[in-house]
Amino acid sequence: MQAFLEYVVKGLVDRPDAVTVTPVEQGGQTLFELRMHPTDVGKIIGKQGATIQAIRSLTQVGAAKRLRIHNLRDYTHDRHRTVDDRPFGGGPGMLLKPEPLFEAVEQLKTATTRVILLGPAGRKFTQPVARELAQQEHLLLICGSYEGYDERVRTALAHDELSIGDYVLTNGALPAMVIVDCVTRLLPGVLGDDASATDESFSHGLLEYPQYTRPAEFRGLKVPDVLLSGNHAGIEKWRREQALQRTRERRPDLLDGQK
Ligand code: 21W
Repeated sequence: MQAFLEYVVKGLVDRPDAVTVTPVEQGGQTLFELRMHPTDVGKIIGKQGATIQAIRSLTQVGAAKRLRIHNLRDYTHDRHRTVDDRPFGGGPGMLLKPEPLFEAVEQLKTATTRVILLGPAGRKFTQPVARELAQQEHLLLICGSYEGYDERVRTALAHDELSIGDYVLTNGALPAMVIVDCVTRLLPGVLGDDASATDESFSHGLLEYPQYTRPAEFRGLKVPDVLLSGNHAGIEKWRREQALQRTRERRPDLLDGQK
């Protein structure tokens, strides 16, 4: 939770170096004291829109204690707190041992928990998957920092295995944060109606059309005339065409995939 708050807040301010997050125990609850550069405080509190909504989403995630981080080593029983071991049959690297993982999941899960393994061999995490996860009461994300999992973790412990994309990371920590960010913004009340609206446009399966703001001409680069015309039907049509063209060029997979 602390790392997550720090990560998101640092992304919002002009002086990320000055951001600190300190847990404060208070009446059995953990509050997080957030410190940042004075000029950033003004900006975050004063600004409507994305920033303030991101903060609201954070405070709600925090207030509801919706996020907890667990250390696998706390579920070991040997003096070295061993969580990994060499693969049978040989080969490079280490595997996460089944015993601590099973013990951790069995202790942490409830009747409604969905257990998700994070790994590059998983099913691709996409917006529809995020929507599906947002419906769940309780998610338990397992992220390994090793070469892999004992196969029995896959077959007998996890409900699902997810990857965030086709590139190799060092471990599952960033994928876990990506999934938490993507799913929590879909939770009711976390981002108002915005999330569902933006989300909606994503599910139409087209990339965004080009957008411009003032000035109408910048360093000789002009905003397309139609956008300045006030012709709303014309603007609609142009945007649809642009979105289609852009999608055809950059992401043809989105077009043959859906509808
Ligand atoms: C990277 C784990 C490569 C395993 C047999 C022997 C979680 C991830 C991860 C990592 C390997 C995600 C091998 C996108 C990611 C993650 C660490 C494979 C090769 N097999 N989404 N040697 N990309 N990555 N080991 O890397 O844990 S979700």
